[in-house]
Formats: sequence, structure tokens, C-alpha cells
Amino acid sequence: MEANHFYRLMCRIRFFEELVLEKFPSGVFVGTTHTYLGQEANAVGVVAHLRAEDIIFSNHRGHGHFLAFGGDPRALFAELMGKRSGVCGGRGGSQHLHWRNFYSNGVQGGIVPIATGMAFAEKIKRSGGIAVAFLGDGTLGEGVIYEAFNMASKWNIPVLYVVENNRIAQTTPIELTLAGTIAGRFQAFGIAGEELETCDVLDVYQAAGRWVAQVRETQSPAALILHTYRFGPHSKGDDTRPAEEVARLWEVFDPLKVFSRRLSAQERAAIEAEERERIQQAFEAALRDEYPLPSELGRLGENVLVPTSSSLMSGDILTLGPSFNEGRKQASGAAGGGKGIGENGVTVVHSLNRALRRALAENERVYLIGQDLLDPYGGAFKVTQGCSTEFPNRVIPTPISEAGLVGIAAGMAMRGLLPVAEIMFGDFLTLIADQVINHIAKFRWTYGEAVKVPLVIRTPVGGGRGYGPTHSQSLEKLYLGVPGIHVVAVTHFGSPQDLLLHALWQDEDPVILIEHKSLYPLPLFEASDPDFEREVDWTALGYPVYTLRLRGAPPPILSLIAYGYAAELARKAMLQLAYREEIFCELVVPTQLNPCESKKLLESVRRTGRAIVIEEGTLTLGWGAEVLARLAEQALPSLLRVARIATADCPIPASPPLEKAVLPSVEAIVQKAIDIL
Ligand SMILES: Cc1ncc(C[n+]2csc(CCOP(=O)(O)OP(=O)(O)O)c2C)c(N)n1
Repeated sequence: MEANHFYRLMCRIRFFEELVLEKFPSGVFVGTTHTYLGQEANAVGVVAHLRAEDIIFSNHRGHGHFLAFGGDPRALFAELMGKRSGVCGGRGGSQHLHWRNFYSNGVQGGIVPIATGMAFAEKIKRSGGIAVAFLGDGTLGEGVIYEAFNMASKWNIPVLYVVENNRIAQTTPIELTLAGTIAGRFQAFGIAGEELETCDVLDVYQAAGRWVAQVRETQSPAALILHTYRFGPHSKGDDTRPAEEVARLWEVFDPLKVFSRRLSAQERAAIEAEERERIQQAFEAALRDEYPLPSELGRLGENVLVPTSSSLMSGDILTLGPSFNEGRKQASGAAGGGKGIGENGVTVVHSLNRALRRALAENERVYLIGQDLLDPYGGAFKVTQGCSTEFPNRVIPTPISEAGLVGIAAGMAMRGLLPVAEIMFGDFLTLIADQVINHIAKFRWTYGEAVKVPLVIRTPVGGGRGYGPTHSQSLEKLYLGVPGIHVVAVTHFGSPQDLLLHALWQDEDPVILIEHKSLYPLPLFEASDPDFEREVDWTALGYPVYTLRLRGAPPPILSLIAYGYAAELARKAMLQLAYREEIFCELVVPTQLNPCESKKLLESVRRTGRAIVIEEGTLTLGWGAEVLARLAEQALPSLLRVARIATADCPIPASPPLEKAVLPSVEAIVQKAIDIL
């Protein structure tokens, strides 16, 4: 390949990523992004050796790999915007790409065994194809990759593992997480390879050539370890490194600068001008492209509930007219379960943060453990902000090892500590399933009550932000019905602080605390709310159940039952139904999902005769299905009609109109209420 073409591709990646960061704040892109600034030489040098039959499996930082593979910048921009012309029609967003033999996914580690399996298949088929898996240094914390290395070596699988060691994972420097050496990890499995400390694409090209050829010839795995630098933030605006350090990287290690010395001034200017123009054109074309329609959700979108009544679309929140506000009582509902200490005017995220600080201050047994918890970053959603500054020895930053960190936290809990583990996205609850189901939830019972595991696992869940299929889910149902663990959902109708502290101080059983991302910025419900009055009751395990009614409204004829953020949708629907349709509901908001306790729900349905259960997990076999089964078993004969609203049984797309179609909405609740009445 003509060497100047390397410069062209590196410029394409560079200008693409710069424009992404520049335009992100304007709101044209959805979800998130991880730019490849500074690492351009790696993708270009490696991908240049691949043939049509070869496979690339990339990760969250995949734009550079995609563009080096020949991917279309317009399709990539469009994917980041959630447009129909995107690489995956807007379903995946930045981290979930597939075109020809290029694949990427945003869950660390999991791609490594998959790429290995693909290479195995190519070997079995004798296609001559090999696979290349790109992974970051932080991903070396995921245990599952070692299982893949072992099998790849044992079974002689033709896969090249390319580790891009940019020396930092999100905000955590490699020194805090890597024991031994990167090369040693491969040596342990008998995998040959080479390490390279360079930002010159020609060096990468030569080394990659040797190892791609070796993998092809020997039909065995190899490793290429590229020591490199990330020039941009991890995602956008979240760089915790000192500005001078980043400026020095640009100065000394810029692969474009290094290569451009080989070009004449004219050659360089011409390539740069062409690529800049190409990227600008691609961006503008993508901007003009259309969003997909809900009808384009495809095979898995067939059961999506599309609201039919246009009169009910996208109404703003309305406050009730005076007739419904007559007879308004002074706030009497907050019999405990209201707001925690000093919570006037705070948001859900602040309330949770206060809980953690109080817990650390009040009890030396409390430890926080998880990824990127240290200040100044303070956790991906800032729930732990300030904790490591105040309690430096009791906030433990971990590698990207969900199963490992939860296992360690469980061990700490069994030996007398009170750990709070954070799983950065609820989607990664899948990675801890074995730890939770086969270990943590079972120990106490199995060991004849001789041990307890007082571990709290906190995790943000939910969609609505365009994060796409693997960062938007509400997967708590995976743990519902598992004996031995409490699953508890934060609500802004009570005190998240008190809820978290109750989960911690009960000091008996493991708890998974579900925190919907869209709740974080919401202010806590005030007992003096002008429209709603609130009643609080408690489960046997001491978790609150809230019932909300419209002040001064006629008796309710419909129960809305919802937890987490779905309860906020239900609250808005309640206002619309009352104001526009004169349909009066009461809203029951449990916080304890597992073990499932239905007393308050039954009481409500016995009063109203009708129920809609709303949740953000997928519909089939969800929490709502269990609740309705219990109502059917126990509330008859007073039960007249029931219905469920949930996320459709479809992956959650990144594209805004598609995501909106899949997730539960205020309009869907209103429409369903009208339908069943
Ligand atoms: C299983 C899992 N845990 C956590 C995350 C959140 N996350 C996304 S990227 C990232 C850092 C990855 O670091 P590294 O592997 O070094 O790659 P880099 O970002 O430096 O390219 C983290 C923690 C994730 N996507 N998947």
C-alpha cells in the first residue's frame, strides 16, 4: 500500500474524531462516544494487512478501526446520530457497529472470546480468514479474556489479539490495576507476540505484518502489544489528567506529526484539505439524513406498542385545575419514608451521594469498591463524588472486572465489612450473575445461617439517552425470583439516602440497588406537593411502598403500579388522565422488588378493580407479569381489568425515535388507561 495512504487514513480518523467532539455539545449525536485521537497509527498499521476474508472485532473505541477498515464516514456519523443511513440504521450508535467483516461492541472483554470463536470457525471452514480482536489495557482486568486465551492457545486458533495500551482506562491509570506485565499474560498461555513502543505507523505496519503472517501461517494465536497514548478524554469532557500532561502528548507522540515529516509541504496540505473536506461533507450529509421510523424496528420490534391516539401525543405536564384541588389537605402522607436528613431541594444523585458519605463517616466497616470511583471523576454518574477525597483508604478503584470485584466485595462482607460495590452500567449485571446467583445469594442459607453477606451492589439502569442496546437496559428481572437477595429500586418519591442506608444497615443479606439514570437529576418529591398526597407503608424487610393520590380528586378507579423511573412516567400520565379524560388513578410505587411483596398492591386493586403495571424491563416474563399473576390469584373477584406496559421485547436502539418507540412512555400509559376503561 502506498505509504501516503496511511497519512490519508490517519487524517480521516483524526478529523472525524475532532468533529465528533466539537459537535457533541450541540446535541446532534446520541448516547456517548470514545474517540481514537492519538491512536490512529495502530488501526491504520494493523488493518492494512487484513484481507477480505479476515474479521475485525473492535471495542467501544472503534471509530478508528472502522475508518481504517474502509468504513464510510457518512454512515458512521449517521450511526452516531441515530439516522436510518447509519452503519446499523441507527440501532447501535457509536459502540455497536457491523459492516462486512467488521464488528464492535461496547461491553469490555466479552468480544475476546467471540472473536476467538469466529477465528476458530474460519479455521474449521478453511476459509483462510483470521480474526483480529482489539482490546484496551483496562480490559485486561476481565477474566473472561483469559478463558479465551487459554482455548485459543490450546486449540491453535488463528486470532491476533491487539492490545492498545494507552495506559489509562477511563480515568484509572494502568499502575493501579495491572499486576505483572501485559506480555506476561500472553506468555502464561504460550501465546507468542511482540511489544512496540511507537507512534510511527510504519513501525506498527511492519510489526503487524509479521504477526498477521505468523497467525496465518501457524494457524495459532499471537499478541501484538502497542504502547500508545490517548489524546482526548475517555468519552467527552471527562479527562481527569492535568492539561499540561495531555499537551505534552500532542507535542511528542502525535502519529500524524511523526509521519508528516516524510511528506512535502504540498503533499501534506493536499491530503489534509481533501480529508477535511471529505469529513465535513460526510457530516453535513448525515445531518440531512432521516431518522428511522418505529416501523423499521424489524423482526424484534414487532411487538412495539405505538400509541395510536394523536390527541394524546406528547402533552406537557399539566397541573390540575382548581376543581380537583379543592379540599386539598396539608401534607400528611409523609409518615416517615419522606426525605432523609438535610435533603431539602436535593436531587436523587445528591441524596445517594449523601448516603455514601454518611455511611463512610458513621461506620468504619463501610468500603466503596468499583470502577473509576476516585475523585475528581467520582464515578461514571458521580454518585461517589467526594468520597475518595474524604475517605481515601476506603474507596477502592478496581480493574474492569465486574465478577471479580463483586466476588471480592462479597468476601469482604462475609468477613465483617460492609462493602458497597458499584457496577457502572446495569447492563453488566449479566457479568456478575454467577457470583450473585450461585454464591452470594446462597451462602447464608447453604451454610445453615452461619454466615451472612451484607453486600450492597448499586447500579444505574435504564434508557432514554441513546446509549444503545448494551448500555440502556433494565435487567433487574434477571435477579427477581432468586431467593436470598433483595432487589430494591430507588425512587424520588421517597429518600434515596434512607433507602440506601437501610439496605446497608440491615447488615444481613445482599442487596442489588437499582438506580434509574433518568432519576439522578430529579428533585425529591416534597410532601407539600400541590397536586399529590403521599402515603407510606413498609414491607416486612423495612423497605417503603408509596401510594400517591391526587389531592381533592374523586375516588380512583384505576391503580397504576410502577417502580423507579416508570413511576415518574405514571405520575405524569395520572395528571393527563385526570385533567384531560377525568379518569382518576392512584399510583403505587414499591421499592422492594425481590422478594416480591404484594400487600399494598392488592389493597389498591381491591379499591379500584383495575390495574396497569408499568416497568422498564422488557415485557415478557417481567416484573409486571409476576405482579399481575399475584393480583389474579389474590384480588379476585374484585379484579375487573389489568394490563402491562413495559419495554418492548426488542433490543433498545440508539436512534431517538426508535428508542422512544421501544421504551414505555406517558402516552402509552394514558392510551392503555383509556383502552381498559
Ligand atoms: C464490562 C464493562 N465494564 C465497564 C465498562 C465501562 N467502560 C467503557 S470503556 C472503559 C475503559 C476501557 O479501558 P481500556 O480497555 O483500557 O480501553 P480504552 O478506553 O483505554 O481504549 C470502561 C470502564 C464497559 N463498557 N464494559
